[in-house]
Amino acid sequence: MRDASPLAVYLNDYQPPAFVVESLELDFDLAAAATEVTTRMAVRRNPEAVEPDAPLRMYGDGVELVSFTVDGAKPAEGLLEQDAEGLLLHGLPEAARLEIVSRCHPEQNTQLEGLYASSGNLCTQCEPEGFRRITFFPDRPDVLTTYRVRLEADRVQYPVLLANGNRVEAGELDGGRHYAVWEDPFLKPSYLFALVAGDLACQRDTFTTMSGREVQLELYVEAHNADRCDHALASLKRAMRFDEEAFGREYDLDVYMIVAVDDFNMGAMENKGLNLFNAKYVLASPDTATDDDFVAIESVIAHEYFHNWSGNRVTCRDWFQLSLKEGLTVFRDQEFTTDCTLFGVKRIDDVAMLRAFQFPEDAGPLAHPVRPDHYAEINNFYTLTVYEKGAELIRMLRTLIGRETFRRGLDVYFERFDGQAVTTDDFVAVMAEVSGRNLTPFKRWYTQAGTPRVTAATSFDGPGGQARITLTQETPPTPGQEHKEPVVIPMRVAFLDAEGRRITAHQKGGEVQDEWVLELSEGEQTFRFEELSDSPTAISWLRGFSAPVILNANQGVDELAHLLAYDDDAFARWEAAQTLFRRAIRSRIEHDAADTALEAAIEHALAALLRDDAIEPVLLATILQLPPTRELAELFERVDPVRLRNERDDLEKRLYMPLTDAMQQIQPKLDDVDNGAFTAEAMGRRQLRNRLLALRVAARDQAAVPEALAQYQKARSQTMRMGALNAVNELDHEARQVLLADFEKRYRDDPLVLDKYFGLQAGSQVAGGFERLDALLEHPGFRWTNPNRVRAVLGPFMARNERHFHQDDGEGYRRMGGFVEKLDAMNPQTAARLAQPLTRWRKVDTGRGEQMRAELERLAALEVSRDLRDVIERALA
Ligand code: 0A1
Ligand code: ZN
Repeated sequence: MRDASPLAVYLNDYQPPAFVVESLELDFDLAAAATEVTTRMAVRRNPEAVEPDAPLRMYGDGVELVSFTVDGAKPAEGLLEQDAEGLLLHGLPEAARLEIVSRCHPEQNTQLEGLYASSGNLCTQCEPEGFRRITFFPDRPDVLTTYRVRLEADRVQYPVLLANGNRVEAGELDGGRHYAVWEDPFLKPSYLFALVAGDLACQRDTFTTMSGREVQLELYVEAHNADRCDHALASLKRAMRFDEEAFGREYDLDVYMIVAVDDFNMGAMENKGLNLFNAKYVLASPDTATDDDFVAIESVIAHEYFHNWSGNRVTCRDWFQLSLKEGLTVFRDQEFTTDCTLFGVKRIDDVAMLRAFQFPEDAGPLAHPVRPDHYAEINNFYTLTVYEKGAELIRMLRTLIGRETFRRGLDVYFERFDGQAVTTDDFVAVMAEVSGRNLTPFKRWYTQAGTPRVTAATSFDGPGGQARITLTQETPPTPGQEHKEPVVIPMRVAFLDAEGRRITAHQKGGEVQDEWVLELSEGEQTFRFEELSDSPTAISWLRGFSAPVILNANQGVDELAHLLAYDDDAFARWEAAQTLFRRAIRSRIEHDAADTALEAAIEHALAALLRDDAIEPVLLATILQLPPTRELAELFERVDPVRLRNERDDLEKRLYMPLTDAMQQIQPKLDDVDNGAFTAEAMGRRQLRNRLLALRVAARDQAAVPEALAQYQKARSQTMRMGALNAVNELDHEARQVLLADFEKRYRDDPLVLDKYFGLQAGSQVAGGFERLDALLEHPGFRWTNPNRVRAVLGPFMARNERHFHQDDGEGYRRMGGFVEKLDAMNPQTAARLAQPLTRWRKVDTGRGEQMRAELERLAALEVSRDLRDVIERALA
């Protein structure tokens, strides 16, 4: 049976809450089977409410109501109404005290929203609407209050009892029970509430803040993981220091706690003073985690920490404003990681991720603005658009108003709105105020979906003469938004001479400069430069990726090769290579033949790069990599993904085959990389070593396979072990089986490392993909109720295994559809996420597209969750 379409919520319907909550007390009688919650709150009519006698809405989802009193008495007949959304309480006076006793069932909660059990511990996830699965409450982000929380539980099963804020009391009780009372002095919305009850080991450290206060840092993990905590704690301290130095933000409570949880839907959660983390983003040792894992952990730890200001102290008025905290916090964590890494490569990694994931989202059926204006299920809006594109908007604001002004604006923002729930308009208004600029046109970036396409044309008069740049822009239609207005695009450019040096010039009336930020705010604009010091050999466009747009600058192969050889902007240098790779692929697909002259020129440019002693290893490793299929697919209206992948791999092979000797010659310089050092430089050298190995294997260098075997055997770190495995994972060769079998045996009992094995098996295009899939689902380490396990198998299968996922009889789509259906019954949020690759049916060739659509239609006819239904209906619309 099909249920009705999920009802949408509209930004325009926003109304302030009818009541404010003046204080809140929560008493938990904790047990896995049933937990009883006593909720006491003082409410008062909100002077800003639209209707003076509106009822109090308390949301509740799957919570049993045990009793309810208003000022100590049962509400009179008819005043308390229970409906599908929870409770409505009519006839309240100006102020009242409510006491609600309710019950929930953590052990049965496979959805992992609200209070649930994971590895025998109890924990919570409340963002965005999980608090209503714990108790009845006005569960919306603009209802802020102070919390006093009492936890009571079995002393042996749950020796550790944690909640937000400071522990003010604890003690023993009869019957083997104990309790703890926690108070959080800061106002917070319910989505930031958290509790943990469990048997956990605590790793401690301290941090002295810039004003000299000592903060206790506590990291809670299962006892057997106690030796994998050092990196997370060190990362936390670095993040705390960075936020003080770069943003002037100091931590506010006396304790900062992080708890690692095995079963978790997302990466981590910024609950006030008590972050909950997917164990994957906490636990690391050189034997179990790769350099990439170390970097990801550092960045997620920082992200959650930075939320303490951008999200917690200043929060969102409603969920349409999600990017207010997420875009800003991603921007902040990107700045932090940039500070810890070398040579602009972090920026390249971020752009690569934006292109591979956010651009397709923005061009597909799920496209939505950074600040959406309606949603059917808010869980589905924790997207790359809200997070990553949102961060790009913040970065563009900084580029437009300048670093110092931007920093001043942030200070004003945090000070003015401390303790409040605000909007993205409030944020932009502060930036307009401090800069004295009209940023209203900029706000279209928040309300318009789709990636703008920019074209650039130039003309020059020669040295001493003029240059003219004409830029045009257009944003394609997206669902519900046919017509788009121009947006404000900061385009950073420089002219390079024949030696790669920057040429100076000036704009009319402007100073002599060697780099400009052109502001394109109309459909078409021309910018003039005068008195060029030389004739440009190349133009370095969109330096640092100054705006999230798709640029067509029509550059010739020689010009791109020049940029690749010389550009001092790491992004622009990488981009030159990417443009060449994209052009070669496009030619193969569109003309059914390789452009041999182009490919020879690329090979020549790559050869020069490999000879360049000055280039940083990590930058070289990054530049050598071809774009992934996901990103390449965006070049075409519709494309056969299997063919696209084959052409990509074939191009890689052709380009690198003549370069195997050159690659091998670099190797001796990288022989000492497995040295346990975790500096950016050491990690960059390992990355290069692994990239060269993989490229040599892809280029059929016979010597490379035994080297991969040897590297695996000798490896002292997970980075080198995975480097070897990745290199051989697409080879139908005994070496692959031998290494994978060894890896499985070695890490069978280590779930986080085992996920890497699942990913390698599921993501490999080697023949027999469906049999491998079956075997993985039968593996004793696999569990449908653990999101990491499910993602480790289904994710790479859909993302990297084109041959099987897109098998032309539709088997891949039916399998994945079936898995999504199965998962949806347990965990709708994760199911809706994993269904997303199926929504891209209009991008693949018609034969396959129809099979994908058929699978979506099949799911649409079932009784599925609201999360999954929302995704499917938008995909089919
Ligand atoms: N605010 C978290 C992300 C997050 C969102 C939803 C969750 O569960 C439904 C969990 C975490 C962050 O940005 O890190
Ligand atoms: Zn976040």
